[in-house]
Amino acid sequence: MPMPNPLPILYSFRRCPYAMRARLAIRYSNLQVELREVDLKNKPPEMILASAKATVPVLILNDQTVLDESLDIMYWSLQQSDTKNWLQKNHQSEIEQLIQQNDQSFKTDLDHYKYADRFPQQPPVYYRQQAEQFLKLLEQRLTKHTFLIHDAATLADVALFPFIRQFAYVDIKWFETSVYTNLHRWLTYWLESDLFLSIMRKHSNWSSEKQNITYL
Ligand SMILES: N[C@@H](CCC(=O)N[C@@H](CS)C(=O)NCC(=O)O)C(=O)O
Repeated sequence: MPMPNPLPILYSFRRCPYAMRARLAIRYSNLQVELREVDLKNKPPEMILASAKATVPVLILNDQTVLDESLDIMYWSLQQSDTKNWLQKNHQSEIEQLIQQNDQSFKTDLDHYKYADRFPQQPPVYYRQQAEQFLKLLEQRLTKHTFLIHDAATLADVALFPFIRQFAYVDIKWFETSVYTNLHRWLTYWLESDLFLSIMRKHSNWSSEKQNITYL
C-alpha cells in the first residue's frame, strides 16, 4: 500500500497577526496541516532551514514548496477551496490595495503606537493619530456595507482583522469609546467568530525532540 501523503507543515506563532491570517485562511478552506508552534526567541532549526528569512508563518507543502509570506499562504488556501467567495475576483484590485495599505503604512503606524516608548520623538497620541488615518478609511467603508468591500466577508477583511485587533488592544477602553463604531462592530464580529476562536487554541512549542505533533 502506498504511504499516505504527509500533511503540509505550518510554522506559526499564536499571537502573530501574519500567522493568524494564514491560519484563518487555512481553517476557512478546511485544509489539514500539521501545526508547529514556534518560540520566536528560539526558532526551530528546521524552520530556518526551510526559510532563511525566519519569520512566521511558514508553510511547507508536500512537494517541499515553501510559502513564507502570509498572503501567499492565504492565496494558496483559497485556491484549494473558497466556498464563500472571499477572493471576489471582480474586486481584486480594491482588495489588494487595502491589504497593501495595511501591510505598509498602517503596520508602521501601528508599531509606533504599540511601542511608543521606543519612539520618544513624539508622544503616543501622535502615533495613534497617524494610525487613525487608516481607521477612518475603514470606518467609512463600514458605514456603507457590513464588511470592508461589500456585505459579505472577503480576503480583505480576514487579512486586516488581526492588525486591527492589535491596534484596538493597545488601549481597548479608548477604542471601545472612540468614534469608530462600525469598526468596533466589525472587530467584535471577527473576535467572536467560531473561525477565530478555532485558530486561537493554545499549543505547546514544537521541537523535533519532543515529537509533539498537533494539527490546526
Ligand atoms: N511579510 C511577512 C511578515 C511576517 C512577520 O514579520 N512575522 C513576525 C512575527 S508577527 C516574525 O516572524 N518576526 C521575526 C521575529 O520575531 O524574529 C508575512 O506576511 O508573512
